[in-house]
Amino acid sequence: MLWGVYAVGYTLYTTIYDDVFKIRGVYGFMVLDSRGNPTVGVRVTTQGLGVGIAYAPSGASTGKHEAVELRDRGEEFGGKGVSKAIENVNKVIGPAIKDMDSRRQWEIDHKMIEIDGTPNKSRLGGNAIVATSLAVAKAAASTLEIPLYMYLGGYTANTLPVPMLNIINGGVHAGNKLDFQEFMIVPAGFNSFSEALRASVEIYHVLRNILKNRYGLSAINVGDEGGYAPPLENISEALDLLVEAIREAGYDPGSEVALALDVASSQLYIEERNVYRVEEKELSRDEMIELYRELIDAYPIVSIEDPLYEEDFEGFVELTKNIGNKVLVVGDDLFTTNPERLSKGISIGAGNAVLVKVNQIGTLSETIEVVKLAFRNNYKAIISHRSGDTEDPCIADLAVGLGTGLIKTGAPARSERTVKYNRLLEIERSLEKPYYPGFTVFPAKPH
Ligand code: 2PG
Ligand code: MG
Repeated sequence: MLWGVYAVGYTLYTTIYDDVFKIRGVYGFMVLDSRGNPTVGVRVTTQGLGVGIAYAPSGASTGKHEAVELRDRGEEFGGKGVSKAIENVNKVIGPAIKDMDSRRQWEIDHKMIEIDGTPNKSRLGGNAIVATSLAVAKAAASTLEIPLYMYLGGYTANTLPVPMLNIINGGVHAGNKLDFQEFMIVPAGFNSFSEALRASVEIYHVLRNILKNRYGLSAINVGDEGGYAPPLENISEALDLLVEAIREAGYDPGSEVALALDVASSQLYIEERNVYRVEEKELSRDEMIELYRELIDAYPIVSIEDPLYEEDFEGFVELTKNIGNKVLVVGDDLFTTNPERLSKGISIGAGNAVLVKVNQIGTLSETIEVVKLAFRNNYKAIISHRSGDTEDPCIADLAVGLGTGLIKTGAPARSERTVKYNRLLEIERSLEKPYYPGFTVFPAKPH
């Protein structure tokens, strides 16, 4: 009874007094990311005592078309300081969005875009803008006293994402010789997120033992995303190890736990000769496509990200025609969470999924636009972390709120990764009827 009176009173209070949503303060400050580099933190408060704090993540294998991080390039932090970006939050963005309604996300984001005035957010800094944009949404949710996922997806949002866990790191995220960047396990054959996560954790630890026994202690050092970075050179060796670990942990590779790759092939591409350098060989686009066909035949793979370099829209079309009925062909560097680049891809059939990173485009509203665009055109959207991330869990809320059914956020280790998994566990626990989509988010169940 008392609770009812309170709820009705509070609803009246928030609807009558729109002022509670007005932005009262915007404060930018420096924090560190998981690689120990400075990044931007922003705290937004509302008149209704809502508080939202967000941190900007930071990539290593960044796409050419991403929003630009503003770095000081001075003496401090080896040039990686962010004091200019923070000053932009405090002196430019803050005064401009003060008193705006924190629920008017699109208006606020576009105000920042307008002030910035560049196509890649390089004046104010993508890092300044993204942290502010996310902090605004959190402040609005906090004013309403509801969690972020509910603010974004409504009271009925209940889809937990299938996680794609990068447990062997290569490419620019590790100091080994593996050419592909990410070797992921995908626990899609379970009935709930928590069961799927448990299986993944068990597999992660079995893999640790296998690596330690076979390659020695240094093989269990972890890379940027918490996956092991063993001294492997061979792609199939890494995939064999994943299959072995899945089996040894007592799960079925394929029907319970599938595999996924992020090739990050822009890093392997040699423009002068239009080839990719893979395992000491130079492969043409056609040979790369052949390689993927072979890998899909040999392993229970459900998703391949950035299989071709970031400008090769035609190659993506060709590849999607070839394997798009079996696996997700995911554009990360190709689309850079950019509505225009995604529209271009959709119009010609390049890929069938988009990797979604808020800091790649720079604002929450543009990110939401990309997810909606993808859904309207039968593309999947995978919410993703960055290799340099922070203890900000908000992408977990984004995945549930936007109902993407997919998330990529590293190994189940290192707190900047586990904070996202822990947040998903918390959301799952709090939901009346959580839904775990399993293999329905992929084109096909692997053999
Ligand atoms: C990727 C990401 C995240 P980075 O390529 O998908 O895994 O890496 O943040 O370095 O771009
Ligand atoms: Mg990628």
